[in-house]
Amino acid sequence: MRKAFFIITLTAATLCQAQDLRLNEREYFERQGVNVLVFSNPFTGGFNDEKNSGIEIIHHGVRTIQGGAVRLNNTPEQWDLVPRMTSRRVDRENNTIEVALRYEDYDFDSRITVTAKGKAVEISVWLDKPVPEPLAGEAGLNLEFLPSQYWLKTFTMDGRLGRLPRYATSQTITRPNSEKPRQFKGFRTYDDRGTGRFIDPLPLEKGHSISLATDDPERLISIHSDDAELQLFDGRMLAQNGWYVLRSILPKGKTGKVVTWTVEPHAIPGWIRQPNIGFSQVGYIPNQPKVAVIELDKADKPLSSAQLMRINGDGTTTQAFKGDIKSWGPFFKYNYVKFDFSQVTQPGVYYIQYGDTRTGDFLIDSHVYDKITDATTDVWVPIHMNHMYVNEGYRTWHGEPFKEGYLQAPESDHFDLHRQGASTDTKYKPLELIPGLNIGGFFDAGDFDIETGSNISVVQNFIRTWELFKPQRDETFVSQQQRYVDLHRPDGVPDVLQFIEHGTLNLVAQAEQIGHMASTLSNSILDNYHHLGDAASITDGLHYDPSLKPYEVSADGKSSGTPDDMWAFTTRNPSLDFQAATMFAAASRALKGYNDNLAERALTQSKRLMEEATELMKNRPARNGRANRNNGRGDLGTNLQLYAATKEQQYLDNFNGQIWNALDRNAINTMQTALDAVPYMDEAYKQRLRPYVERYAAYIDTLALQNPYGVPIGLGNWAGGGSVLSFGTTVCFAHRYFPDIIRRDVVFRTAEWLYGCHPYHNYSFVAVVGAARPKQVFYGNNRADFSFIPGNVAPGLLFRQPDHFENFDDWPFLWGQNEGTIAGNTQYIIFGSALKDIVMPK
Ligand SMILES: [Ca+2]
Ligand SMILES: [Ca+2]
Ligand SMILES: [Ca+2]
Repeated sequence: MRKAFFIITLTAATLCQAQDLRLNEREYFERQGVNVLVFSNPFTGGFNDEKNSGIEIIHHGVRTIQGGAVRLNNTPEQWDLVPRMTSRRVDRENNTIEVALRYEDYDFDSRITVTAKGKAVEISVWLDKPVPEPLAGEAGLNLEFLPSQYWLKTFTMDGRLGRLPRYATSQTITRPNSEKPRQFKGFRTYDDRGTGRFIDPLPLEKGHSISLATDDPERLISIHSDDAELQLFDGRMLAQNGWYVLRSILPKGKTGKVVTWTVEPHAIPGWIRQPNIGFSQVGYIPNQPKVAVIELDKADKPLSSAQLMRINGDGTTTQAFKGDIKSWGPFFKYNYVKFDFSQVTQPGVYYIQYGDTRTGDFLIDSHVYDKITDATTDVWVPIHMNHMYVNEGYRTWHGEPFKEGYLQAPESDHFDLHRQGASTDTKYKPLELIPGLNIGGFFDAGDFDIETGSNISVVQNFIRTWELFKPQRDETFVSQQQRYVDLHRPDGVPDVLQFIEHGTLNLVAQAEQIGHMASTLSNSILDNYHHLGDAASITDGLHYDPSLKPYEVSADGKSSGTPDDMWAFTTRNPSLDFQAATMFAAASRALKGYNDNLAERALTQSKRLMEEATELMKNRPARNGRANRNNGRGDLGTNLQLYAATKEQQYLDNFNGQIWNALDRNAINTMQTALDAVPYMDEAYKQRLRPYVERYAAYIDTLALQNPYGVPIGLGNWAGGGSVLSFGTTVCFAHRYFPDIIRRDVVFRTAEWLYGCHPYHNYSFVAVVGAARPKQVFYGNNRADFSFIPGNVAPGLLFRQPDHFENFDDWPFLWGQNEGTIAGNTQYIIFGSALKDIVMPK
């Protein structure tokens, strides 16, 4: 009796406490449905404001609010200054987290305290010294709200009704540039036409008490302030990736506690997050393992069973299988269970039913993987061909970009993380035209530069695809002479060959014209870097002539005074030259018989760069007191590729001299290169490799213990999709050469992860691939349209400290979760081709 009474009392007390926000073990404030994070993710400064930092609120499972901090703008843009967190203190006794923030540029310090008070948090700004004069009236307490979760929702400010706009249509004023707070590294995004003025949005509303999303209990939040005026802004007036911003200006001349807000996110009583049933949207072949991973709220009680339902040809449904739910356990903030329906092998259309939750439908069929790479090869890749006009049916994706070519970059610390040293390392003077570079190459990612390292990987990925799988697919018309690409129009040449040619054309031009590889061919001005729209309109296509006035065009119509020409960053990097030498050797092999002239040029550059880079590496001062590891012999991959291309013994000797040490040091990271060598080596090599492959198999087993999905899950500031793809590719190759060690079953793990069996949601990360539900929005160069480019592969699950994975599918603008890169997407083509090759009936 007493024990029962005790339990009831305890439960009641726990329930009562659960109503209030409490500071949990992971150092954030929590109640069921509401997490308030205080600088668990500080501003890092890599690309400045990444919309991922400061005070953040995860509201009923969705991170809808971030950017809570002292900021210097009504609606901060990506390159506006962010504060550096100089300290963070968790005070459990007072239910408070305090952070100190500093703006170095202005010698401006402030502190923010966040204290849980019942169901709300109180956010206060403290100053020891008044706001510095240049920032008076500019510095304020900001909090940002995710537009896609708040637009069209109703709000009230001091009792006045309003509705949050679907599109940026509020009002702005312009102010003199002298009043604009400095931007990151002295960049300027606000006045590309030289008007002398910047745009400042006007508030949508002002007052002291606001409730947002009064018509949606999942998003409802109330904020009031007695000591400061609240202003509501729409950040999309300045930039498509802006958020709604709530803001209070810090008072002039005051110290101590200067602004206080009370913030109460509504929690739906009894709310439990819907189960997320992870499964492959692409479907399953009959004889592969089929295990759904079900992600559950910690407060959710797992059911004992789930069902696989079959949709019959006449529209009726029947239960095909009922099976036990097996517990996997906790992984970060959720709890995981599994539903294994591998024993169902009959081809058909199915869905999973778990309690009240059902998935979309999917196929079990021997052909489900047949088309997994088609959207990427037929649509995504050709759209990313630079220096070409790209057409599809009635639609032009882009005109021919950068007709004026590329200038020698002057010394600079670039916004896309490139650097040009004081010396150009070329025969060109800063801002002199380097001829011949506006040919071939692929756009990097969501932007339009040619990252040389990535483009080298792209060509290598296509060559590997070509040599291993010989895809004859021809869906793309490519005319280098007309600089014209037409999608879905076969021209008699396998597309992969044309892609190899296109990449090689730019890279050979770099080697020939510059003498070595550029680190990048990129935008010269920031206003062009954040360009969204037709690539052909980034620059004016006219040569820059500094003797003309800005925007003036010369009498002959061939040059202009607009400094928009792209730059080539040419600081010499012998490691990059090595990589290029490798790729050129392979390209010359692949292009022989198709474009002999280009094959010849590639081989010439390969030999020259190899020789020069070897010499440069030898003479390079040793770093950190260590000698250069490979003594100028080039890395493993380089030697392997050069051996494959030339069959010269020295490269084989170099490879053999390094591979076993490298495998001993790190078998996991070296495995792919070791496997790539198998076709060129003898049986003894394969035998010696076996124990390392066994070690790799053990590594695969440990992954299944680390997380419920059995793939390497990255926790970095860019989601780990690339590592999952590399892992999947290595597993496929290891199975190909060592099927007795690497079981066929494990080759499907990466596919399942990509196509929907992952945390947060169960959408496929590959645009248009995954019949029932591929992701709908990506950070492509058409992201402002909330759209995608078919075949793009998202980086996927972005981890936010301390325990949250996310992938927005209604908001494309967070690159770390939604951007696809040219190197990553061509890696996907290898993975997909290797997987198809394994499952294809032989
Ligand atoms: Ca880039
Ligand atoms: Ca073709
Ligand atoms: Ca120009």
